[in-house]
Amino acid sequence: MKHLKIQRSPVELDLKDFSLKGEPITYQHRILKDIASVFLDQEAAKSIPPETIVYHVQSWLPVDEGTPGGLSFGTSTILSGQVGNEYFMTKGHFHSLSDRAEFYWGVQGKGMLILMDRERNTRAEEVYPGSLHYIGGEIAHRLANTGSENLVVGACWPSDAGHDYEEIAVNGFSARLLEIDGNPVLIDCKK
Ligand code: PAN
Ligand code: ZN
Repeated sequence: MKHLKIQRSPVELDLKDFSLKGEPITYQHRILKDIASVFLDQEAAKSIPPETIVYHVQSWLPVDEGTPGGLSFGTSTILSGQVGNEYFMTKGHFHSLSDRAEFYWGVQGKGMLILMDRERNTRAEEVYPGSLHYIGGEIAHRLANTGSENLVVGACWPSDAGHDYEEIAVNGFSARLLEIDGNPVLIDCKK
């Protein structure tokens, strides 16, 4: 560290859409063909262009993933859309170091944060600009866009948390968020 130096942080945030600018920033996008298996209605998934972007994530990892004691920051943008009557959503995951917690907060748009514990009980919290969400350890989390514009969500998580996608890929969540009579409803599918 340079003693007495005054400088800007290497990364800044646009407070309107939470896009990140600066270095180092990573960008990841998920298109329908890569995540089609998370949706219930596979016939409906086939009727949507496979290159359709479902969500993208910008992240600032100030320290390498896996570093104990560090933090990572990200902005997730889930596009508006549905596969059948299921909203566009993220893959969802437990953390690999599964006791690691995370904060999410709503920036733009409207959606749901779907949360499932290890006993496979699932509930959801409404996401809207200003909503703040504490995701405890051992809780799988997934975002769904229930509105007609982009859902933008900020996140901060421990840099050693890691992402365990396998458990959700194999067993899924125990409830699905479907649009029924124009409203989002959690439908039980506990095995
Ligand atoms: C978020 C998520 C992001 C994308 O940054 O990684 O919303 O969702 P999936 O990782 O489930 O595809 C986070 O929860 N980080 O820990
Ligand atoms: Zn997470």
